[in-house]
Amino acid sequence: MKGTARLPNAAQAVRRGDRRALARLITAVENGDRNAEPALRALYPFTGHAQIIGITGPLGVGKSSVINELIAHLRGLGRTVAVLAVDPSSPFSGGSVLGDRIRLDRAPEDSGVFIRSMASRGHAGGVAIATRASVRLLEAAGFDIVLVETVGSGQVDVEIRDVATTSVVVLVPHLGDEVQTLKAGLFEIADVFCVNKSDLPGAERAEKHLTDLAGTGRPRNGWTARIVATSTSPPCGIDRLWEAIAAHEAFLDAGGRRSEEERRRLAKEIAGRVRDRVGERILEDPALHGLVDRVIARTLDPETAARELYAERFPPR
Ligand SMILES: Nc1nc2c(ncn2[C@@H]2O[C@H](COP(=O)(O)OP(=O)(O)OP(=O)(O)O)[C@@H](O)[C@H]2O)c(=O)[nH]1
Ligand SMILES: [Mg+2]
Repeated sequence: MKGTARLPNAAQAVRRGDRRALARLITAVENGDRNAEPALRALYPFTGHAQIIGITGPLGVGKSSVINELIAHLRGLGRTVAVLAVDPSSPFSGGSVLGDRIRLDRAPEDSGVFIRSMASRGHAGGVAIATRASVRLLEAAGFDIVLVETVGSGQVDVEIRDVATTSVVVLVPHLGDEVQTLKAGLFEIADVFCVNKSDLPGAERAEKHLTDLAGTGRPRNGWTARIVATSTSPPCGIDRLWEAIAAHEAFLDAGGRRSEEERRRLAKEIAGRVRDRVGERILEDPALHGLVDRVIARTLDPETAARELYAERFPPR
């Protein structure tokens, strides 16, 4: 394996396919443990080759169940799959319980599957950082496909489009009202809509409704969202769901869009990391507190205070 001899031990272990080392590094990342940094840095050159599929949607629509079926489908195609379930620390989901539930269906000896859930301890910004880092670890471990489950209703500050190469939004037939309120936002993030629980009444109408909406909306960067109906009990439509995802991945490869999208994601990530650091420095800035006094006294408004401090610290060149 190229160049592994000079890697830190933990990174070497991940490249060798050592699952315990991989799990330990993800735990370190989840806990914000800076000891993981050398391994992350060393493994970064081995990332960038996996298909990263975001599976998002409201609570309980069947995201984990769909992922469970996708794993079986993808293993049948001979692809290796890692799943990262980013759970909100909400009492509904029970954190790793769902991850465990998925795992129950798997042959534990199948080395082509790795499932991990990540609790959103700490602050929301930390989840986005930990999610990106964990996805990179899974990529460096050599998985062909990384499925990332997030709850898509604002509980977790993970913008799935900033992590995934293809974003799937899972909905259910009875989410009519929710679709109405979410629809602008949903079309911003969805490359593929999965109308799950299509065994329930109303699925056809929901599918048609979304198809109409997708048809009237402007295609984002030349791609019009696809809509696929699925159910997981019994499994139905999973092959078509994967076909729609694969079609989007193929679309990215045609005409250089994959690298454009990667550039957009990485620029946003780096800018965000810089912003975090600048924000920390500003919080410690003595000039800030003088301004806060004036804002409290209502002799200055927050926006003007921000402009003043910004102009002082970042004078125009
Ligand atoms: N009728 C029906 N029920 C389903 C289907 N898929 C999942 N369910 C049920 O829906 C419930 C929620 O499924 P999950 O897969 O845990 O949903 P989820 O979106 O991952 O849930 P959270 O992670 O808590 O947001 C479970 O009781 C499933 O058995 C389906 O296709 N049809
Ligand atoms: Mg789930």
